[in-house]
Amino acid sequence: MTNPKTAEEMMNNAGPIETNLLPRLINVTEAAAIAAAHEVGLGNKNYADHVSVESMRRMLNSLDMKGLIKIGEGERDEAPMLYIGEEIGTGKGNLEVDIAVDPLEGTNLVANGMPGSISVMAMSERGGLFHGPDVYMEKIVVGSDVVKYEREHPDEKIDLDAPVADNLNIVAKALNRNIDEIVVVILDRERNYKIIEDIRQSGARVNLVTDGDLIPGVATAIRGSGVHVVMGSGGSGEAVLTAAAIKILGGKILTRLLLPSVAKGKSEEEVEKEKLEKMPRLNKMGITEDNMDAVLDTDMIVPGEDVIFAATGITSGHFLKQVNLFGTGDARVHSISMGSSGVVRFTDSMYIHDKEDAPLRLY
Ligand code: VTB
Repeated sequence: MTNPKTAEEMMNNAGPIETNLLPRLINVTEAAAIAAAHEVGLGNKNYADHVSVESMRRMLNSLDMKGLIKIGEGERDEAPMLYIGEEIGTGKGNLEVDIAVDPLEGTNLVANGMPGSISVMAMSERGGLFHGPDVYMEKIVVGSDVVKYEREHPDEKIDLDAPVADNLNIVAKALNRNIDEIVVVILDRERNYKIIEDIRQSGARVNLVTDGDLIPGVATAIRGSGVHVVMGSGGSGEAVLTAAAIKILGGKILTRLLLPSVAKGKSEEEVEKEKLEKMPRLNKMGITEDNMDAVLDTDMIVPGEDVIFAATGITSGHFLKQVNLFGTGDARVHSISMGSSGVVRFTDSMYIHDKEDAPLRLY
């Protein structure tokens, strides 16, 4: 173990993005989460998404920075706000940041009043976040105990190409648990069925989620969350956001790009069409058809050194609580935020307009 650091040292070592923008980042996800919370259970996922996007965009535009959306709501022609390439912020000051946003991660969950939806974002210095097109990524996410175990046992490493049981046995040993005490979160999708079966064969437990495997990925690096591994393929934007938090928390993510057309077993013609459309941006990231199958690790997905991450629960999830709405527009929200210095905050915030109508309360 290295010499223990004081809290002052940790905070003084924080980069300019963490020092200046992290305190505000949490307000951004909180505002978007509260906006979405008003739509929970009302069955309109597009409108829920719309109000949270608008809210997040307004908040981001009030921050003193030269921000560039790298992971957002979609390509410019399909998303009017927070589209990839949109410049955001007041433009004041000298902070140039790349931004990944998901104002409402889990639109179906909000529309149907189901657990696991969040508002989430990450920032880094320019070039610090993987900026690929919207494809799937196969992934395996584990916490820092596994990273430590790998360092102490160089022959036993998590490997995206290894049999599922081999990886889960390493995790079990790293966590000093029996395999049947290991919980793996995975998206309930046909493309993941084989992995789901393999997890069950190994003896580990499966926690299926219909949407929202981002926060479970972060949860692998938080003891007591009840999540030990996340596997299976999901969106690339979600994987990058997961990686931002996992890098800060000392965990590990291994990923591989997977074209949706391939994942869905489409015809060769359709696969070629998707490649034509998506290769240009991948080429810019140094990814070609030849190395497209390579495994990308945490630092490749998030090379940034001054990375910040914030997420706020909308409906309750693996460790974030739901937004509570009360009074006339008052709200209580639960978030996690963190930066490369290693300082992590769990915050329980009250937004109260009328103190007489809704006095502050403990619970
Ligand atoms: C994943 C998952 C998300 O959508 O990106 C998934 O990480 C995409 O997969 O939480 P499908 O195209 O199969 O839906 C979410 O579930 C929701 O955005």
